[in-house]
Amino acid sequence: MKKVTRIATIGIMSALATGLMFLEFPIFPSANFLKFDPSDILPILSGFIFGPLDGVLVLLIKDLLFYLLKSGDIVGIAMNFVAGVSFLLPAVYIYRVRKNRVFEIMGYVVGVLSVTGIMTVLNMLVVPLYWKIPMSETVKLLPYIAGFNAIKFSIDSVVNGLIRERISKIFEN
Ligand code: RBF
Repeated sequence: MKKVTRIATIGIMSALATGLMFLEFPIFPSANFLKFDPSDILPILSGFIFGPLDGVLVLLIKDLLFYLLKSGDIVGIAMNFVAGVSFLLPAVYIYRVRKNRVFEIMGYVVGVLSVTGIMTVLNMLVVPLYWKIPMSETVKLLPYIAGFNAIKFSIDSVVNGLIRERISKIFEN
């Protein structure tokens, strides 16, 4: 792919992802700081089609734009970014070992396990400081935090698995 095409693609993917992030909504009322949105599908797609660096760049630009345009909450944006990277990098690197369905699905499974594990630990450290609540209260949120990441990134995996091939054809030649 030409350098100019690559830069334009990263720009378009980032812009679309930023728009999709505005659709965010909480899925668990008791942990309403965790908001689902479908925007990570575009960085994931970019990671699978163009490579891990492009995926991380789309994720980063999306989060910076959303921070400036809407959220203003650097902690939430940083958590969103770390979650995206924790899924994207293992998933993409496993897929790149062998570009077939088996390795693709292994990538999704390891990605979901990775993001669920990493974000559960990270939230146990961040939530008590962010909400100024004791550890005993934070631990009660553990199932929601693990469930949220497992559900969010499983949905992203399924959608990516369904559209990846068709989207990648657009960029052939
Ligand atoms: N987003 C995730 O995808 N996974 C998380 O585990 C996660 N933990 C968060 C913890 C805190 C304290 C905050 C404030 C946000 C967290 N987010 C997480 C990001 C959140 O779902 C949302 O995308 C951002 O707050 C932007 O509105």
